[in-house]
Amino acid sequence: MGSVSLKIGDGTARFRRATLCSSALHLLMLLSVVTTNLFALYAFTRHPNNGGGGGGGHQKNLSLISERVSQILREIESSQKRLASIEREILGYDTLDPNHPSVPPELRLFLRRHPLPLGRDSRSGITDMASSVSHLCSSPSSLPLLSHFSSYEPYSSCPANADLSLAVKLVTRGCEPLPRRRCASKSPSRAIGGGGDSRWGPVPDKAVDWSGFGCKSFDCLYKKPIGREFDLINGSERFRWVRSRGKNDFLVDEVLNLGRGNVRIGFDIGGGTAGFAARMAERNVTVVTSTLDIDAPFSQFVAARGLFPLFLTAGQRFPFHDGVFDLVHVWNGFGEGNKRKEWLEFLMFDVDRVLRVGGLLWLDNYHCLDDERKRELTMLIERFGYKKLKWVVGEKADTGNAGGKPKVYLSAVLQKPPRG
Ligand SMILES: *[C@@H]1O[C@H](CO)[C@@H](O)[C@H](O)[C@H]1NC(C)=O
Ligand SMILES: *[C@@H]1O[C@H](CO)[C@@H](O)[C@H](O)[C@H]1NC(C)=O
Ligand SMILES: CC(=O)N[C@H]1CO[C@H](CO)[C@@H](O)[C@@H]1O
Repeated sequence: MGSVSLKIGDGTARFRRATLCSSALHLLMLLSVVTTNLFALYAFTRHPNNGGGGGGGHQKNLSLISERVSQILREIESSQKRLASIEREILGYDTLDPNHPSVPPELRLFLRRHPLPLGRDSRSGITDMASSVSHLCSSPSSLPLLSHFSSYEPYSSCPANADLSLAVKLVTRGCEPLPRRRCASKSPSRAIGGGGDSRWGPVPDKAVDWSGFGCKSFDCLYKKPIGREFDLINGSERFRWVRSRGKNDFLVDEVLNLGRGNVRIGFDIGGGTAGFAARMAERNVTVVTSTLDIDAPFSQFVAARGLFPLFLTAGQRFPFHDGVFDLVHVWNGFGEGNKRKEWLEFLMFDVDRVLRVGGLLWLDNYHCLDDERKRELTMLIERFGYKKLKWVVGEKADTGNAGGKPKVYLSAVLQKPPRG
């Protein structure tokens, strides 16, 4: 019973910032569990006083007590269940019920546990393979999409209709990782070979699958705002990181020098068309670029440049081991628009985790929503004890809305300190 009260304590602390409504609910639950506990106390103290009879009477009283105790336990259990469901509601947490009618049989099959053919594996201790999808796959906004995603004829081609954009929609809603499927996906008909020039030469239209996108060619894409990144000849990335446009723009060589020639592998978070990885590749640094195909075929474009695209949102724990990267590069999209500072903290700790000691974190024109956010970010970085090798705060006129406040940008190169 002590554990019940503890659980309440935890819950209250965890949801300190939750809505007024949810705290009221918690109060209610707290009251209900306290009542249950009082009831238990009453039951335990009352009976010995009443029971003064012979052996047979004792027996009877004992069975009565045990019946009451089990009744109390049942009540506690149901309180716990109610509490858990309230917690889930507050978190927006749903559990995927594989037997729900909207879950397609293929998804059910995927999620089923698969026993290992030789029984228990002595090294890992597991007896079966489990496959998972995230809890957010079952949120009301994702479940219909997921059902669509997992409805197909096994062994045939995957549904062509907006298939790729469906995957992006799901992962950006937190349904990540996506389930595997038993259908053949559409691949571009022509993969292009590697080589120096392919990194900056125009990528042929045939190197990517255009299904699900408004444009069906690069010429069309170049004309859109998002397409400037794709234009490797005249576009926005052409001289980025090799020619400075202002004090917030650091050059790759400058940053590599700060790393004293010890930068060999890096991770670019939200790296778009991987211009950064291309520049790094020219300097023999291998960079993995996380990119999402929002409104344009980013991943296959990056691959066509001979670079490594990683299909991953910033909401996901990075699929890398601790302390592996010499460099993490982060630009615009890093937590932008997320009001909760804890979100940034979770992200920052994960960045810190994958960086090796002495590795560099390059914040590149990081757009701080306002001064408050800049202060928060600065404080956070200082708490990590990184050495500031470069630190530039700049303002740029907001070209988007005339007369708007200038935007605050932070560019910094920070070095991860050793920790005990
Ligand atoms: C780049 O600009 C030049 C000159 O304006 C033009 O001839 C060329 O077609 C452009 N290339 C691309 C890929 O847009
Ligand atoms: C990259 O590696 C190649 C082959 O080892 C070497 O010839 C070249 O000089 C290196 N480039 C840089 C910038 O270090
Ligand atoms: C609470 C209760 O049932 N008490 C009983 C315990 O046993 C004695 C003797 O059999 C009864 O007289 C009590 O009523």
